Amino acid sequence: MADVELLSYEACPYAQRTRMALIEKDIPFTLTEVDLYNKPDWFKALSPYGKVPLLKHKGDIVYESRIINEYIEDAFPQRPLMPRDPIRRAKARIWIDYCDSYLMPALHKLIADRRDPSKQEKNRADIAERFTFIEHEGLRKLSGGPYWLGDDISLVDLQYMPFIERFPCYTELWGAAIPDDCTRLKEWITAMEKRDSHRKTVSTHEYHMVRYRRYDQAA
Ligand SMILES: N[C@@H](CCC(=O)N[C@@H](CS)C(=O)NCC(=O)O)C(=O)O
Repeated sequence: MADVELLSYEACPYAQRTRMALIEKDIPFTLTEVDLYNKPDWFKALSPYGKVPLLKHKGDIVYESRIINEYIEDAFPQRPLMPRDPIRRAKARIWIDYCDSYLMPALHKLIADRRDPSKQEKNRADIAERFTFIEHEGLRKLSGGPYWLGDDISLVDLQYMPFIERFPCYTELWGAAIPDDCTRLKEWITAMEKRDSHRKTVSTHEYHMVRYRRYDQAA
């Protein structure tokens, strides 16, 4: 048994981030699926937030996908997923934060307001504005690609990819779109789709649609 165990849920985009990091760094791990709709008592006792992902390593636990990925990077130096230069590290952290602090709240709002069409035009425009910001302030200024920071894949790429994988559901159900001029972003998606870490963790659009339709139809 590997000395790293990841508690996960197959549809969870946050857990996918951590699975991608472990695969990118070639770290053997045991994957334990947790039924989040019927949480086992041992999981409730173990997980302070009652959420996945949760990483067990050397008798300790780490939770929150972003912190887990930082821990993986710190504890396993092989195949680095962060730049060495302090200013590049700071920029990586800015873009890791942008995903959870700015892009995802805009995506969540589209779901939260699904019964209120009067708000959806603004919500769609906000999402487009965030992608445009990523394109011009992030990707185009930071590097020529193919990855977020340049030639090497990093924790920034892993932060976004599970949500970009699910974005076609936001398009199909609620009309959100990545603006046409986000060409570098679209090239980034193509590069990410070729990574082993993506191919080994990706689910089909139909699989995601089953879950997003449930959100759409929930009261
Ligand atoms: N901020 C957390 C979010 C994790 C999260 O929301 N996980 C969901 C599954 S996708 C979960 O465990 N939900 C169970 C619950 O909230 O009871 C992270 O980045 O790890």
